[in-house]
Amino acid sequence: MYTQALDLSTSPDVSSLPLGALEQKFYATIENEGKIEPQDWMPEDYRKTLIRQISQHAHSEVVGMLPEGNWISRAPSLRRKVILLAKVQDEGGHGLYLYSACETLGVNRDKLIDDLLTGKAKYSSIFNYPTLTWADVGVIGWLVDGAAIMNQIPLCRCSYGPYARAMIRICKEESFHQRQGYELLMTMMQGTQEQQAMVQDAVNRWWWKCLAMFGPPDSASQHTEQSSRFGIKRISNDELRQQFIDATVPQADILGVSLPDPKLRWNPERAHYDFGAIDWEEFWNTVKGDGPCNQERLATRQQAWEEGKWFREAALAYSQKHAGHPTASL
Ligand code: BYC
Repeated sequence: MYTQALDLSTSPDVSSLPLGALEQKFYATIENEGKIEPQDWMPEDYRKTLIRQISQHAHSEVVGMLPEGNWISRAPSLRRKVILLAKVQDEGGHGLYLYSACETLGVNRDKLIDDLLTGKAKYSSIFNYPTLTWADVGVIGWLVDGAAIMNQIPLCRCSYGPYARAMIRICKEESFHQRQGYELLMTMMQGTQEQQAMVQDAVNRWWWKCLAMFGPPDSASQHTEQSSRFGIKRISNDELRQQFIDATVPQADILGVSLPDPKLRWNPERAHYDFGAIDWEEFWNTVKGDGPCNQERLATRQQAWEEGKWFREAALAYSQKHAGHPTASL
């Protein structure tokens, strides 16, 4: 899915073309909604931007397993436990697709993981908050996955082939994740008053963090202009945030919860919901490492990496042992 373009010589050899012609071809491909493949010429900034974004995305999936993983052993029924296990496993899979897509840009996976474990690389702000009750599992599905889908659907049309193809599969799975969260919350909202209060409390704690997930306002987004020119970013942070709010308010009404924003109201002139101010200072503090769970999340990943060392070594020894074996190339 990600690397097949490396195996096929579908593109003519353009290495002898002057830089201007290479650049023209690159932008013409993007203009014509074609795909840039790993063996195609690409500007260095394009490669760097993709490595930054795809690796951050992969790290977010892997770190994103932790807040919900916290509830697997405490799921209230076998059915809920099986669903949650499958969801968390899907997220691990998304991380692996994305690391593979990133490797097609010539970067080593060990380096990417090292950047995460040493705190050099970013991952989504949203995973630095704690999951205090079972309702948080439902709210993560409904709102966090809902926000993620809103951001990720346009990435299926991103100009880099391996990333776009990975996103198609990821989005299909994310949409199940979102629905399982909504269904979980629906069930709780039909339950006792305590359950309903638990859902409302979780919505109150996660709502603003989900709005910040889309990234800084367009006026402060340093990468939007270039990423749009490269055909990586199709819709801006603010536009996606607005689309998410517009889609979510009616869902909250059906669920019977209120969203914690007194300024949230339909504006018929804009044909969108108006909403209150996001706390960007809190967002940046969290992104920079001072959120409530940053240290815990990194420590957990570091421990998992250490504990998996024996397995990586065994897999490597096995592949080396069989490298010269006659069946190795079958
Ligand atoms: N958190 O110029 P901007 C999931 C950074 S996982 C942290 O707007 P860009 C799931 C940004 O990186 C889904 N940092 O950047 C998994 C940049 O800093 P650097 C995760 C953020 O790239 C498990 C700086 O702020 N989704 O769904 O044009 C369970 C300036 O921003 C955040 C993706 O990764 C943030 N929220 O736009 C459940 C999607 N926002 O890199 C669910 C792929 C911004 O210069 N990524 N920053 O140091 C993207 O679409 C874009 O990278 C963003 C940001 C929209 C996130």
